[in-house]
Amino acid sequence: MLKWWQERVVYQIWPRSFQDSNGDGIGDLQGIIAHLDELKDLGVGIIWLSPVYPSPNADYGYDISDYTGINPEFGTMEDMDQLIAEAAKRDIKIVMDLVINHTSDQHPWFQSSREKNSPYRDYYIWRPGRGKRPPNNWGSFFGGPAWEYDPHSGEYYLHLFAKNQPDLNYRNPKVLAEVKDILRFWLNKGIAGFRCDVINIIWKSSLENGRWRPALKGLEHYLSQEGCHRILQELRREIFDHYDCFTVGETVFVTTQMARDFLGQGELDMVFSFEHMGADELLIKWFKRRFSPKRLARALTKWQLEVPWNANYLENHDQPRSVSRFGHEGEFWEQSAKLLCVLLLTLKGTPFIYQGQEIGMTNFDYTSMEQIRDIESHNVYQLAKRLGFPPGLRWKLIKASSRDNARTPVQWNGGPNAGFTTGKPWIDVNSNYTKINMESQLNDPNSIRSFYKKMIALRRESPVLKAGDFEPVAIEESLFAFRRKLERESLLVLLNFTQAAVAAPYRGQVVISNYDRTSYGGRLEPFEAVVLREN
Ligand code: TEU
Ligand code: CA
Repeated sequence: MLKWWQERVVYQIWPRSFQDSNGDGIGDLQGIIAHLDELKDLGVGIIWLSPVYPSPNADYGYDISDYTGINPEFGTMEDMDQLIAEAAKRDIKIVMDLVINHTSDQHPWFQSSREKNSPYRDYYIWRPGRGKRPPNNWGSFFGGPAWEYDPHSGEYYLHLFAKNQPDLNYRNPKVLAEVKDILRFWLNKGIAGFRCDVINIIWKSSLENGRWRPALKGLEHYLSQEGCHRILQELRREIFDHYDCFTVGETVFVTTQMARDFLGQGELDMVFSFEHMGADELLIKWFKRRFSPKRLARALTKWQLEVPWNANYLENHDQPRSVSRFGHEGEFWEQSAKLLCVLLLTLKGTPFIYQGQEIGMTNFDYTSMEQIRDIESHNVYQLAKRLGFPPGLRWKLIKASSRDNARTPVQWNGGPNAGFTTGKPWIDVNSNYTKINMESQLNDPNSIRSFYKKMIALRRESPVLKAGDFEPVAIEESLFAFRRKLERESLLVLLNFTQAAVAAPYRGQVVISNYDRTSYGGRLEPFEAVVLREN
């Protein structure tokens, strides 16, 4: 028996760039409410909202200054209640982002904790330096050291992300007690679960120096530690078990073994892994190599076989657009976007679609750092400068990997600012909105958006696509083929990731194809995807 969160498709909203309703250039809750009918029509069953809490926006919402409030830029608590109610009317559940590895440095807890004798001192990780050097050699995810000196209290605090995001101290039981209150607050409002931000690094086993690594020295002291498992077990027992909800962990550097450990005892219901994102990366995301479909297929296959239930995704607010990365932005834009749709919706697991993915939005077309808003991009640009990278190369790295690739406003129509706002958008709209926009795709039966709708419906009506076993058939540069099997039913998925036609000598009845074919003759067109019924 599948759970509701295994049957449904999730749609991720990054609110700041979804839809502005009041002309201030910033997406908001009323903007989301205005599009609920469209999301329902698409077939969405769950919305994951990236953070909507008050935030100074050093990391656009992932630096929270009040866990039970709503960012006034996005609206009020009444708007939030309305969103939950309006979504419920359409049988759409809302999942919130839970960011508890760190808070904002503007959170009252942290502000108070800067006083050495504050009752909040121990909410964070404060240590004296080693002479003029930080307490240890750990590096931050956003580049540079993971410690910041606070002249006010004469000590350093740990921040694994930006210096405006101090890490919480889970050795202090009061911190976990606060988290439990936050969880109850939202669950009692009718929230259906949480996407748990970098949840596998919240427990620091020691503060010893890290051994050498190409990036992120210190990782071995905080990645997927026993203490993290204890915390998640406690939250499961005391909170989650008492509600009809699910959790998906964003688990960085996670291996399939670690994933099984988190799932095995029900600590988390599923996790996001990153291995398949490496299909065009060299060690770290800033160094790109040519995209290899085979590497992508191999990573996905490994996770399909070794983990019982996956959170499947090709895009989110941290990753470049999938059609630009794994598909073809030019001639085969439409075909390759649909191919990626078939891949996402036929894998075993819960599919996560990111806003704009369903219309084939592409990476940004910016030409300068001034158009970039993301703190990570700016930090890394500065770091590369200090390391002596020439300007052309620096820009190339940012352009290919910046998170702002996915954060340009959703392109609703061909009018001013793509219909995102009547004001000045907080970040530039991609100029391809006259060609790529929702309005032009909504009523076109052959659009990418219509294809997503069809694939989501197909999955909903197909027990074998939801629950069937995954069996790899071919993992090659030009062909990824796999079977889904349930009892006597068998579907064969064929995906050509190249610009050339390829032979794929298999047989079956066509269930769906991005080339609209009705019969299959053993050959796939460029970027063609076909699902065949084998019995
Ligand atoms: O991301 C964690 C993470 O490790 C990366 O995906 C991160 O975005 C970065 O690219 C590392 O190079 C989560 C959130 O999804 C992200 O938006 C936040 O900035 C981060 O945590 C901190 O809360
Ligand atoms: Ca607004």
